[in-house]
Amino acid sequence: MQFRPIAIALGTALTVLGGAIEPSVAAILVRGGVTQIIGPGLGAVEFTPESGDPSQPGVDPVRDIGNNDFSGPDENQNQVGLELVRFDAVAPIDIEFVAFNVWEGGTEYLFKETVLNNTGLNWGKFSIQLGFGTGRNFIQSGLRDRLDFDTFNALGQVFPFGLELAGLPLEKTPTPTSTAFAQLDHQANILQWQNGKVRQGQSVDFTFSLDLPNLSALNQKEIPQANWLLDDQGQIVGYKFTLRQSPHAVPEPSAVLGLIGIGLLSVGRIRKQKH
Ligand SMILES: [Ca+2]
Ligand SMILES: [Ca+2]
Ligand SMILES: [Ca+2]
Repeated sequence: MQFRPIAIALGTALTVLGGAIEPSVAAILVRGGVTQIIGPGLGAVEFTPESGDPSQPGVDPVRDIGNNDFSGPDENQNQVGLELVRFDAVAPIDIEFVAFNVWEGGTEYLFKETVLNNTGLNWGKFSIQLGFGTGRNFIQSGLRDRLDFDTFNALGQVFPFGLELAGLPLEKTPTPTSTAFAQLDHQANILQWQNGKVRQGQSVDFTFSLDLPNLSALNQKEIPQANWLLDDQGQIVGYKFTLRQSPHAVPEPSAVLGLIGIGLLSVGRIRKQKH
């Protein structure tokens, strides 16, 4: 299993938190806030350089506070750009982010990414999963931890008192998109794309949103303690979460027929040798 850590200085991140971020926003991702990229499928991962500063990969500072109901594809300015996620094997890639507590609530982020198939096989499905930990320690995010693919007010999620009465916010907006797959099973903690194909050497673009809660008494039991971030005094300042991405190869009908053909040919040869 390949392991390629991306350097992150928590001290620096916290300085950003204390200096540039207003205290009224919810949990946030910070610039450079990626702890590791790992997984047997890993080829390469590049982030979109928002600031033009290549020493600060990752995430732009939060621009819109709160778990807003963004309906348009580009309304949400809280964006994470994954310029290139290259798979060299049909196996998962885990990207682990750090989120810092600022306010009770959630901040909605829009992820935009380009995924390149360098696996030598064609894909028929692709899944994006939210969870905690990486590799063998990965566990999928649950229904009550408030971390989800923009389903804050649906699918049995917990939401602040009164919001359900007001019917706000409407979630699953904007609808996630893919340039290769026509069908999406949109669940709270996993997006499963199918009905399409990404051939070897081709790329596919995805957009999707997630709601980022802070870590508080409301969801502490749901987020594994190993993923909490503590300050020098032992106070919770945030947590780590993981975006796991997994392609799924499908055998070509022609490849299957080809294999059967080779099999028949072999049988024929064996029979011929016997005679
Ligand atoms: Ca969740
Ligand atoms: Ca949301
Ligand atoms: Ca939304």
